[in-house]
Amino acid sequence: MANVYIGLGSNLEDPLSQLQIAVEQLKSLPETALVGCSQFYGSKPLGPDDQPDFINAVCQIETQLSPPVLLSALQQIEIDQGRIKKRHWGERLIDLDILLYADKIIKTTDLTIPHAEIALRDFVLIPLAELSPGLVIPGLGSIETLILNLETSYLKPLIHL
Ligand code: ROI
Repeated sequence: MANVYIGLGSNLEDPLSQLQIAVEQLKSLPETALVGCSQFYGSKPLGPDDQPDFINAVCQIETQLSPPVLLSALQQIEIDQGRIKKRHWGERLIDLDILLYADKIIKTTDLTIPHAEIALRDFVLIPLAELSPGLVIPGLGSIETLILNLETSYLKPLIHL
C-alpha cells in the first residue's frame, strides 16, 4: 500500500458540495482506503484575481493503484462531476491533484510528483501539515520549513454549520 496525498479544489457553482462529493468518490476507489481529510479552507485564487475564491482541502489515502492508474481514476471523478476548466489558471468545477505518492519522485509528460507547485501553495502546504505534521516532501524538505518560507497566506478554515 502506498501513502498518497490528494489536493482538492473548486471555485465554481457549489464548491463545498463538489468537494464533499469528491471525498465520497475517493472513498469508493478500488484498492484504496481513505485515511483522512483536512478541514476545508477558503483560499484566494492563485492566477487571475477576477475569479471566485476557492475551497481547498487535502485528503490522505492508502492505495494499491499505481500513479498512472490513480491519475486516470481522479480524472474520471473530475469528468463525472462535469469537468469545467475555463482558462489556464482559471476557474475550476473540481480539480484533483496527486500531491505526493509515497516517497516517489516522478516526472513524466502526464505526471509530476511531488506536484510541481507544491512549495508555493499555501492551500496545499497548510492542509498537508494539518494531516501529517513533520511530513518531509521528497527533494524539498520538511513541510513546516516550506510553510515558513511562504511569502503570504490567505487561507481561512471554513466553519461548518
Ligand atoms: N487557486 C487556489 N486558491 N486554489 C486552487 O485549488 C487553485 N487551483 C488552480 C489555480 C487556477 C492555479 N489556482 C488555484 O488550478
